[in-house]
Amino acid sequence: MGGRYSVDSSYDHPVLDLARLRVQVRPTGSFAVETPVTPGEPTSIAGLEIVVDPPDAGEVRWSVANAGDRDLELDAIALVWDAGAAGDDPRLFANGYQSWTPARTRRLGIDVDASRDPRPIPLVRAAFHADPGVAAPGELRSEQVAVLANGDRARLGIGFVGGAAHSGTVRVRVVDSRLEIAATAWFGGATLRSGERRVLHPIVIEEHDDPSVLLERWADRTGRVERARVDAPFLAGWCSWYHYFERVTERDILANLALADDWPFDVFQLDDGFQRAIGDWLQTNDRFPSGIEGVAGAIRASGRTAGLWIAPFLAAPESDIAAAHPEWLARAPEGESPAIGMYHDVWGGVMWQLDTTNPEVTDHLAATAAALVDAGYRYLKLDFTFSASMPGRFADPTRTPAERVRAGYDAIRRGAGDDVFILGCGAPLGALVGSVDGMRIGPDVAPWWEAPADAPERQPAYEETTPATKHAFVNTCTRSFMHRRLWSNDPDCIMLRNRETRLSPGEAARWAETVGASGGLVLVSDDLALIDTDGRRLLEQVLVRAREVDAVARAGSSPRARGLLDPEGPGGLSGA
Ligand code: 9PG
Repeated sequence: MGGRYSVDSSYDHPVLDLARLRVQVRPTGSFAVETPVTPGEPTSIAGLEIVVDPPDAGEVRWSVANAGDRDLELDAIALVWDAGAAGDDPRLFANGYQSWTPARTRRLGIDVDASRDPRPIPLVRAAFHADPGVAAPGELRSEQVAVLANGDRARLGIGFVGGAAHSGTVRVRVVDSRLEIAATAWFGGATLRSGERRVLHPIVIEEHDDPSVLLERWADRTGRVERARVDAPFLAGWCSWYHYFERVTERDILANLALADDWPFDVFQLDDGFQRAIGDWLQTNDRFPSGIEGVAGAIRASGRTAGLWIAPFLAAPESDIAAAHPEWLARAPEGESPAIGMYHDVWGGVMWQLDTTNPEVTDHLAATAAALVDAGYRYLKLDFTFSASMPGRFADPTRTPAERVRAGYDAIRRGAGDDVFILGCGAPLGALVGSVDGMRIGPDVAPWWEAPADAPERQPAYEETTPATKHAFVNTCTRSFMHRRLWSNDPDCIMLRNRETRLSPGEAARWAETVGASGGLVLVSDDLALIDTDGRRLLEQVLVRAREVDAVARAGSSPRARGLLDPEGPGGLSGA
């Protein structure tokens, strides 16, 4: 965020009171302990030695070492400071952990972190937050970057420059009418070996009254440092999921391809439903008699890029991979059973988690990706990938949850090659800058605006993650600053059909126009036979708009959300 801080001899910082800085350590299975820390001087606490450098060019660099003679397990380490009087109507723009977690403004002292609701099972918390535990009373948190505000006026931005080594969570509370901020490196129980030192992601802090400016400057800096992949061409495409769901057949794909001749799709992407079992990605079920090669061949014969969905870090209990290599599965935190990566009714319940710290597993992921590329795919949607950060015991206990996710993606990139478009989905955002070409930045759309009260995916306290177009709209607006700074944003699919949907024509158009105004990927998810001339015309307009907005975003100006600091949610994107 800018380069405007100079380090003076008293280490003055406009928003970080370094004279009263504290460091907080949470060893695994124990309580947090805290001690004052002086920049430039090593501090000892809980067997660790922590060094916080004086701020330099707006960044606070820090590191942690295990100073003792035995290995330690660490949940979290935080820099904690007093950020001054809370003032009127204090708010936090809270970015969510993964693709589907909401990103929106919350009111400090009023809104409650979803993890404090006792109803969802702990697995749900682990899927949607970096730290699967329960937030402290009164605490709100934001992942990777946060904006503090009073009313609709921003006050300061705080961000972690990078996220591949550990997640960075900004926790905020009001204590005695003052703001307490804890910039937290999440280790998730990783082992720090005796004598080992780890450099933590630097923390940047900047003041501005416009929240978009703060978020954009953070993303500029992070994208630069992490070498974000921001040069992929603009993409328009077709995706099977939001019309056919898990019942998709090879005939559906061929029928849509046959109708698509004069449609402007670069990519044709087959989603969930082709595989014989979760984990066995090279084998199809009997709805796909021509196998993965047959589908890719048909798509390529039509002149398009073939795309495929996989959930690479999961294995169904009945999959071949789980039977052949039980040692590739992470083990549950306690007991001898495998660790859960996801619970998903549609797939039959519990899905196990592959251990991405095991070199055989990363070799397997690379080989699978290479085989998919050989079969003809040049676009891979990697889904449910938060699962590699779920709790468990791993071959290499020194790896943090973020490192486990990144190791899995790196393996797939290694196997797929540099030219394949990799789309992250259900993905911890912070760990993947520089890895993915595209990123799903919101929860699933659905052929309805608001989620029905009895939607099976609905989780108490996590309703904003339930598939619903309204929920995707929120994140498409609030995460617009990420587009072409961290990757290409994928807002999720548009639906243009006017039958077999509960979206009104007005709702479908509002969503499609928002996707266009985001400049991100434009993916259509319909049976093309159901789209009438109005729908087709709308797509042409959306594409014209999306290409324009994307070109401007590439040049450095992404679209901005209206009402980014509104606790009721954003109103839309600039120009939409
Ligand atoms: C395929 C889909 C699509 C979609 C992804 C992802 O919690 N759940 O039950 C749950 C189910 C599906 C889902 C997200 C969560 O959607 O975002 O685009 O690929 O998987 O299964």
